[in-house]
Amino acid sequence: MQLKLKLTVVAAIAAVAGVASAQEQVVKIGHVAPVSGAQAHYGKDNENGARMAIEELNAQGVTIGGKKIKFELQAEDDAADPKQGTAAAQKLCDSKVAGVVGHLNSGTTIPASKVYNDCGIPMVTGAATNPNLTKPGYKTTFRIIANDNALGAGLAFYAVDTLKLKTVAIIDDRTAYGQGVADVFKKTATAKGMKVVDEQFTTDKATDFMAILTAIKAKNPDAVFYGGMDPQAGPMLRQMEQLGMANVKYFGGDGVCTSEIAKLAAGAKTLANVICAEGGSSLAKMPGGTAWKAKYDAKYPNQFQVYSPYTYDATFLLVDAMKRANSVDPKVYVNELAKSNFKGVTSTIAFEPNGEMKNPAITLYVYKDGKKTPL
Ligand code: ABU
Repeated sequence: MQLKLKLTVVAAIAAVAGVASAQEQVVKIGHVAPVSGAQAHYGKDNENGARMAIEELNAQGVTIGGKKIKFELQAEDDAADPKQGTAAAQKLCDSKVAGVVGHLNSGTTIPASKVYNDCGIPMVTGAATNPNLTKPGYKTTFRIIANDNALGAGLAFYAVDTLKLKTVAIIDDRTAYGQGVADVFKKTATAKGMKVVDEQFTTDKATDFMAILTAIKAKNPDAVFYGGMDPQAGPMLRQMEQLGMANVKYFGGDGVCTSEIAKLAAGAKTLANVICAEGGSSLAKMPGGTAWKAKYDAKYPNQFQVYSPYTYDATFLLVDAMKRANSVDPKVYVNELAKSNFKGVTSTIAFEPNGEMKNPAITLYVYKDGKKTPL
């Protein structure tokens, strides 16, 4: 009789425990960026930001719709390739992730945004800056950083109004980002009276720029504008030094504005000619930037590049919308995401009707003693 009572008590406890675990729910959040290939350093930095946020959310404990939520990051590699980008997006749709942080490259993010829209999953990028991303008006597409209209124009204004430069040669890597930011710079600079003396094209795989730089040198420009990423910009700066282009200013968007470019330029003095623009405030001016960077560096030493504070905020932003909607269903919480007024590490994030961020900042940087420094 006593044994029967004990078994009944044990069964009752197990039943309660079962109910408790049934009320716990795993919610997957996707992340996509290149974590292989020449742009892997950007992608790993981005992934670190999202992973750090997921770990903090799980440590805090989040309850949504009466269930304790365990967040899991599903991280995918798109190798900065548009085809792999859409394949990764479809994989995340098939995995039924609740939301996506990414992608990094405009060339992958733009086609992937259609895939996410078709399967009804919100995506938030803190890195892809081509303005065309938000042109289709998908309800599921959000960007939490300034786009290339702001970056390209900001650089052109600085070149003409502050540095009083008269001539520029423009190079781009023919990607959605590189071509887009170069076009905005060109349009703004020429409208302000700057003369484009040469235009050259490369790819996001090239490392030898001697031929195009030799052609540009013959035109004797005050500046070069490069639309592309640091795996090209670093060697290009080295080769400009080899060609004696030591006095030519070098402009670029956020793709060249990394810590890594100092390493890739391998001691070239031309690094000191770089002026680059990034969407958002400098870390020192972000509301939580300094403390956040110390935490990031302790967890991921020497891996910081550019966008990890944004992927961190993007992850918290998705969860903030889920909490306000009291639902992890993407079709439900996407409406709250659009109405966000989220105080993040980078800034307070709110959206225009097309998913662009309201009032994004931009910051120009130079490299002093090899260190990226806000102007
Ligand atoms: N924003 C520069 C790097 C990412 C991209 O837009 O392609």
